[in-house]
This record gives sequence, C-alpha cells and structure tokens, in this order.
Amino acid sequence: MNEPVKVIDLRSDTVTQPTPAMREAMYRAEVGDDVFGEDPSVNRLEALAAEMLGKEAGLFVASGTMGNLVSFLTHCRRGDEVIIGDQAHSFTMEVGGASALGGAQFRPLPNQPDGTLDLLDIQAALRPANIHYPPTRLICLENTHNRTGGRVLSREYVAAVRQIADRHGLAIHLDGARIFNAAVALGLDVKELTLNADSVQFCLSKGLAAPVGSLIVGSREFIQQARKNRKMVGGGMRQAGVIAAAGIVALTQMVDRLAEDHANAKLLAQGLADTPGIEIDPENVQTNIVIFSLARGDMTPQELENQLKERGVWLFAIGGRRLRAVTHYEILREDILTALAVFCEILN
Ligand code: TLP
Repeated sequence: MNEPVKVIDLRSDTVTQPTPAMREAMYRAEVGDDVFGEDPSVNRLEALAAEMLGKEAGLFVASGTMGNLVSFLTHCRRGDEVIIGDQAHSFTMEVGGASALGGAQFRPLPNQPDGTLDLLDIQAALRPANIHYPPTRLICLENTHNRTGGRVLSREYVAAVRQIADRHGLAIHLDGARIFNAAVALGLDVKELTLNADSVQFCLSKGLAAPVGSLIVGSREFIQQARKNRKMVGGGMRQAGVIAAAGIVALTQMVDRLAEDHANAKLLAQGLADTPGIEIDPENVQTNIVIFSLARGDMTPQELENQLKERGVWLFAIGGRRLRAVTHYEILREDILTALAVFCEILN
C-alpha cells in the first residue's frame, strides 16, 4: 500500500490547529459570564492585547469580520463615508456588513501594489462641507495587506495618513488581521505600527494559531461603545474564557516564530520564480502570503489548483491568472521543498 501523502495546506493561515499548550490552557481556563464582565480569562486577554498594542482597552470578538464590523459601527453613523482600499478585505470579503448593518458608505480608492492608498488620492477623496455630500468619517488601512500579497505598511506611511486625518478631523481604523506579521517583518514593536490608529482589529486565529477570535483595541471610551455594538450584533459570548485562554497563549508564545513563516514564504517565492510558467518577484514577498501568476495559455489557474490538490498541495486560485499560498505554523521548510517539487512535476 502507498504511504498516505501529507497534505501541505497553503490555503490560509486560518487552517492552523490549536497548539498543545493552547489545548491545555483551554482545558484549565478560569471562566465566568463575560457579558457581566466576569470572565477572568477574557479580561486578562483584553488587557494583554491593549497593553501590547499600546491602547487603553481591548475587546474580544468572535472573528476578524466581527472586529471590523463592530469598529465601523462604533466610528460611523448612518450615511457616513469610509475611505478604504478597493482591495481591502473589509470592502471585498466582509459581505458589505458596514453598509448593510451600519448604513456606512465605502469610498474605495485604488490600492497601490504595495498595499497603500496614495496620499494624494486620500486627499482628493475628502468631502468638503456641502449639503449634498456624505460626511467623510473614517480612513481604513490594512496591515499586512492581504490581496497585494501580505505587503507591510511602514510606520512612516501610517504617520503620513495620520497627518491627513488630523487635519480633517477623521479617525483611522486599522484592519491589522496580521499586524504581528508586519511588526515581525519590520523588526518593530507592534506598538509602533498601531500608534497612529484610533482603533485596531487583529486576529488570533491566523498566523498566531489560536482556534477562534480577534480583538479590537482603542481608547477606553471607544471600547465601551464597541462593547455595546458587539452585544447588538450578537457577539456577547458568556464563558468565552475557554477560547480566550488559547488567545493568551497565541500572544505570549506564537508571535516571534512568525519569522519562520516569512522565511518559508520567501523560499517558496524564490523557488516559484525559477519554475517555468510562474511569474512572481520574490522581492515583493515580505511576510507569509505568496501571490503569483500562472503565465501559460494551456492551463488555467483553476486547473493548476486542482492538479496540485491531487498531489497533496492545497492552495487557492484567487481570480485572473493569480493564485495564493500562505505559510503558517504547520508548514515546515521541508514541506516548501516538497511543494516546489510538485510544482515542477506539473509545469515542466
Ligand atoms: N482573511 C481570510 C479570508 O477571509 C480570505 C484569509 O484566508 O486570508 N481582515 C483581513 C486582512 C483578513 O485577511 C481576514 C481573513 C479578515 C479581516 C477576516 O477575518 P475572519 O476570517 O476571522 O472573519
């Protein structure tokens, strides 16, 4: 009989299983009713997150999507406008929640290939006072930027956006689903990257490998209002300490090792650059997301995805000629070498 093939699952860093330390912490978690503010594990996680990101308070939510939604609901009134990238996760992948549930309007601006919004575009999109216009309320940035390939926004860039926001009385929300990847890639304390945002959402359940959950951090007043909005969308989770306990392990044990995921992503990108029919500039791979194009007329990206899958390498075609692979805790260097050999087998 053939050996079972190990699946090399590069579809997303969301697929990671909780570590043994997380399972142990979940088993032993002290819990209480979090809607009453009485879950000690949730309270500890929220305080830890706020402290690490340099904000006054934190709020544990079920997902990144909920974290962004609750943040939008807290910043915006109905009819307010949010400046956001046309490739932003919140604009493309969150079911239009801020508009559907909060009545906010997105004003999408073209994301540059490095994940930024052009400062001149932001400037030009600001609405002057006029009876016809929706009021501009918020600028939303994403760091790392998923659809441009895990690109990192620099501290200087966010500071420049802050200056525009301050001149016009706007708030900044940071979708920092992978903000720790950005901090590790830049070798900075994560606080440096969150300093200029009024609110930040980050995920425990991506590269940090926790099974569930995200946090919003911001001022005490903002989080108090966000807590009410979380309740409104059904996010009051009672004995949530069971999952918060895994989040504490994620924040205390899983951050520094993200560098390994970045090295593996780079190795994958370099190998793919040498594979016939694949287009990618490895220089652009800064964190754990590798986006590349299939430049061959005789095979569609979907067909490549299927053929890889048959050979145990899982990833996604993401539209156009592009495919995406994401490295994470369960992917070892040797898995990357195996995956590259499979690419060669199919494409040579
Ligand atoms: N991203 C997921 C999918 O939804 C595509 C992934 O596999 O990358 N912000 C960013 C930047 C994200 O990448 C994601 C998830 C979210 C928010 C939403 O987080 P969840 O999935 O926890 O709601």
